[in-house]
Amino acid sequence: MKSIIIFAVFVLLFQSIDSYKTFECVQKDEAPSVIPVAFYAYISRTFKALSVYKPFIFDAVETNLGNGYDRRTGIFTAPSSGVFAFSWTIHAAGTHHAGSSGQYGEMGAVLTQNGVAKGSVYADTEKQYDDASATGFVILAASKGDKFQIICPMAGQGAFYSTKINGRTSFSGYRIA
Ligand SMILES: [Ca+2]
Repeated sequence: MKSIIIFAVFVLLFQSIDSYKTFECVQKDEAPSVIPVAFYAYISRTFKALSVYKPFIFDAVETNLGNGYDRRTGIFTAPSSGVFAFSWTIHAAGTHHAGSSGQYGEMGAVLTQNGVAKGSVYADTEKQYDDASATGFVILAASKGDKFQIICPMAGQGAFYSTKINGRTSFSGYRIA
């Protein structure tokens, strides 16, 4: 009787060790193998509309997981291949700022991938104190090293807001798969 009980204790002990090992293996197998990639940056001040083909330089960086975004150039370089979501927003001002005169805010903002246009928004206001904003959102497949940048496709007019009250002109993105 005593040997049966000792045997049963051994069986239970080995079973629980086996279960633990199995659980540990599953945990390791399902751990994510890629580093998170996510960025968010905005222009730090209200600015005069850009001229044709000029890039937006989003100089204030809040988030840059994976270090894909460069605040000096405004370019996001995919640190790894995958599927990415991007959003960008501009705010046309119905008042003059940063030395602007004449027409009020009007400008396009095109998202490019390796220099090819993939998304486009446009904001235009004609009246004083009447602002206009636009937001773009795209989902794109990318290879490691692909470059994404927001470009002004035309000669803009007036000024664009980037403040905590009137709206931030911003660019953000993250890998979804
Ligand atoms: Ca206009």
